Amino acid sequence: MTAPQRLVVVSNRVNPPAAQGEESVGGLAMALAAALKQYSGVWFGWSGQTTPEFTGELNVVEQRGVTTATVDLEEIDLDEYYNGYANKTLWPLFHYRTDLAAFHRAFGEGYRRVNRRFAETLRPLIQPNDLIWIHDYHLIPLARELRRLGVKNRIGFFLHVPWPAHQVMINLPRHRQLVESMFDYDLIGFHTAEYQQAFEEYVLNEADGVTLPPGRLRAFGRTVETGSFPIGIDVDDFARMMKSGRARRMRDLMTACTVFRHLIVGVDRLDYSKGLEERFLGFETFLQQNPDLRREVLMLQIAPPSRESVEAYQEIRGRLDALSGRINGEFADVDWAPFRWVNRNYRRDELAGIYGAARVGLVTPLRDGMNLVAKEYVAAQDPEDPGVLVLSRFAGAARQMEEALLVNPNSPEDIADALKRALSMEKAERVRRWQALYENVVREDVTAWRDSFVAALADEGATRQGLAV
Ligand code: ADQ
Repeated sequence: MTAPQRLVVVSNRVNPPAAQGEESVGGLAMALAAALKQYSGVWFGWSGQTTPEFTGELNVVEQRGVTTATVDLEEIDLDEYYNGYANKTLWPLFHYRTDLAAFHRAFGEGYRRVNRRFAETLRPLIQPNDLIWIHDYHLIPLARELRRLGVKNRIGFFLHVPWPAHQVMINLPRHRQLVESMFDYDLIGFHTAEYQQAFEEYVLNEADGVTLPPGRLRAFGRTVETGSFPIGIDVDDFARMMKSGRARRMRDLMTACTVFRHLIVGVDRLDYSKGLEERFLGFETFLQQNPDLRREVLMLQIAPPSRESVEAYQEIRGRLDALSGRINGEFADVDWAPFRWVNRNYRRDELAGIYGAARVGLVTPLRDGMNLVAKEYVAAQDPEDPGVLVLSRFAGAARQMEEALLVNPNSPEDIADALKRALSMEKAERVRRWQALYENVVREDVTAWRDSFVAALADEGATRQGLAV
């Protein structure tokens, strides 16, 4: 498909497309790199660097067919906007962890300031016909700031994390203001219909909004279109990677490490939303309940640290270190240990090889907008002898992947039962389930996601009353 207009993509961090298989972490970065390969335009965001004072100076680079434009932030922006409002307020709240959410006015002020700064820096790059596509919870009020600067272009927003239930959302001080700012978009996209409905419920209950079918909402004197656009992986790139020497070597290595054993694999950023403690307990319960199967499994959990300057992330690391030690202490033998806990990044081609060697993909977040690891695991399986995906029902991916073994990630017993079932599943059932999953992974890949969102955003007829003038 050729793009009719330029696309201006905005996200907090900007990661230009990596060379094949190179290290990269974060589903959003991966998906956007794939999306931008096809469109002309520019990808704007924070450089990841700080300076003593904000200068607004742009660093424009052309790399592998994608133009990126980045700006440094001030140290205080990092504390209040990124570590503060984004990662200590919105992230825990949107993942239903109100117990971990910090509500400080300074965070909210930093968030508004950075969104204003982004808008002012981005403004000169915008041409009249550009489509503007803003990503994720860091930048919810960016359209409002751009409209204040006179931008009339069509602007879309995609939320990569869940939109929480109404009763959770209202824990946020000034929630109404945040939602009102979303009515400066033309289109708001969510991963699933469930998040879209939760947003709608908020608007109807808190803002006296009305629905204008199909998929449009009116409140605050404006109309916005909403839709669900499930994100997927870059299937073609993944298939190429699976054939690479590194992927094969890693697959062979892992197969050699698990002779006479089945590999169970988990791959996540080290984040409390990913349900790692409950998953470890689930594996421990499985070992306790199945003495006859103990020596037949190895669980490998890969989880590189993320957001280490946020306390909640330091604490969870300590608890997981202790739990993994306890499991091995309890069950290991002189010649064998059941659990491997690894805290580093791997190249994507190496990860693909690891997934390929695993009989079970254990993906059990407590909440997750979508979860791309589940899709990568499916894409890496041997069609003749595929492994089994065990998936949390609270991942957005569960809506599309019903042929996985769906579990309640809060229940170690549920996880233990699913592991047992996965390990004893006959080949015919594994193949049948995998085929249905794989069809979905191929059909709803990153290209389908990008094209459906951009088509809806470009569709002038769909909405119009929404623009703030
Ligand atoms: P994330 O929370 O980062 O993304 P996810 O969708 O699982 O979660 O993506 C993680 C990505 O990082 C995967 O592509 C995975 O391969 C990669 N990765 C993980 N561990 C790695 C390691 N050790 N080494 C190298 N790569 C690693 C957010 C939301 C999700 C949503 C995505 C996309 O939280 O719910 O699916 O955005 O919208």
